[in-house]
Amino acid sequence: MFRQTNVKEQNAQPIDYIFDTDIGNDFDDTGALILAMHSHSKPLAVTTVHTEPMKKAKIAKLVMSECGFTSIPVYAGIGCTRQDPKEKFLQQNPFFPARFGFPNPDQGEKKWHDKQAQAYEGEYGQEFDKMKIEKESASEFIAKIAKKYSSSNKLTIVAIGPLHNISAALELDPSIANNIKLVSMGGLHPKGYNWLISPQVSEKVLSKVETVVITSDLIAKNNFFISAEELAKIIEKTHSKFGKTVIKDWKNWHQADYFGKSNTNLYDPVTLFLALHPEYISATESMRVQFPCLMNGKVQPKFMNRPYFDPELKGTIISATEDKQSQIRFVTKVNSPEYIRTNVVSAITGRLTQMPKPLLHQRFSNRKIGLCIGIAAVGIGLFARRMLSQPVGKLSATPVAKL
Ligand SMILES: [Ca+2]
Repeated sequence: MFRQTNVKEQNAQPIDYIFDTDIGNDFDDTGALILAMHSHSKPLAVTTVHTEPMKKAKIAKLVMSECGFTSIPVYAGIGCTRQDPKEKFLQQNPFFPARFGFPNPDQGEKKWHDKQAQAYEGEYGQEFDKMKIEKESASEFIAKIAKKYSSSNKLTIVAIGPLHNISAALELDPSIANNIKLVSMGGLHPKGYNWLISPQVSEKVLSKVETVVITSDLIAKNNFFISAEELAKIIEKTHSKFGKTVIKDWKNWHQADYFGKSNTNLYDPVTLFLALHPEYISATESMRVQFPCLMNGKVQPKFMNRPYFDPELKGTIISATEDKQSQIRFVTKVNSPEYIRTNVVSAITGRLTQMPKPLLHQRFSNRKIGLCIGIAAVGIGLFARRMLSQPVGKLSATPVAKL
């Protein structure tokens, strides 16, 4: 179980952080949120970004509630819904690959994340619909809360999705740039979905905010993944409604089979882990990051609507050169990678395979059980009193005189 193997949680310092996520497209972010709920440091709030942000917000709220944390606020952020025109979506994400599909696709194009949130909506029904999401937008919230911090006491944002919310918060209040430290799952061509699909947004953030970057390459190099065999064991031991729902969502994502992989890479959980345990980062490299595809902050028309990993775009979307003065630090080495992996996998496995509560507890709350016992006790007392007040002869067939 997680608590036995957990790394130095007792000594780790809690940090103030926002969990900014595109949860719901794959299992990655869900695993990170489960890990956050079992870590020494819980987020001040969760903000959602990218596709269907309100549905994502409800997934996040449900996951946290099922882990026992019902009061952490969730703010829906920037992103398109299925009803939005494809053109709007491409303006937000100019290098989004067509193979993931589009909202309102043209004829012959793939539908966009058609199973997103389906498992949660199906299993939880109205309970899912009624998840309480804050009225304020994610960017308004980030701009407001970051104001309370300073350059010597920064608010950490663990950004495990594209950076639209943070960019919008900086537009609302540019003065917060020095109050924020970003720990981002990002990267360079061709492996940097979160940064590369929306360079106009990434540039705004990365040019202003101190950032620690965890790349896909770091995840691959250190074998940070859950194998197909480990997943099969988790599925076998999962019996609760919550666990089964998460597994269903996980399978939906695997069946989408965008990459033909059987392993589940732990991009986002390891990013969160390193944000909460910076002592496990043993080397970083400072890089100046630029986006040559932009002109006056906008993607040049000749680059528009091409997938971010297109080999011909190498060096044109993003470039990075070593610069010790840069605020962007790429994590290049970590301590004890297998230990990190074991802990992350153990936290996720521990929650998903947690046994459901006994039936009695599902049907009766403790309060109701107490009330039932109370009523029964009063009933027995009244019955006994009534019986004792009866003539003795009625209590026994034996005549009193013979006693
Ligand atoms: Ca993510």
